[in-house]
Amino acid sequence: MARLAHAEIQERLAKAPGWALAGDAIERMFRFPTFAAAIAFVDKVAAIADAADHHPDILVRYDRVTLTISTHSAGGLTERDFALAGEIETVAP
Ligand code: H2B
Repeated sequence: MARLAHAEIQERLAKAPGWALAGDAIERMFRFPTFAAAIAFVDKVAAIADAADHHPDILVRYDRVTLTISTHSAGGLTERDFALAGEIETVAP
């Protein structure tokens, strides 16, 4: 899949509140009341990622989960990354 041009990335970011550009990826941090709630969210993200066959990098720090998404095979951002971010929003706190 083709990498998005800078202008296309900005357009999509404008429609993805909370997500920010982080190098060649997009990133968002989510906060939870407990560690268990954070892990339950990660579990939902894992199911979404496997269904889409597109996987975020996941960092868990106690009550915070940071997701970083890029298309590894393309070496940057593609449409699939924003589609995945959109799906994750449906299970976000
Ligand atoms: N996830 C992400 N973020 N980028 C990829 O290039 C990627 C992936 N490739 N998940 C997939 C799996 C690929 O390895 C399988 C074989 O489809």
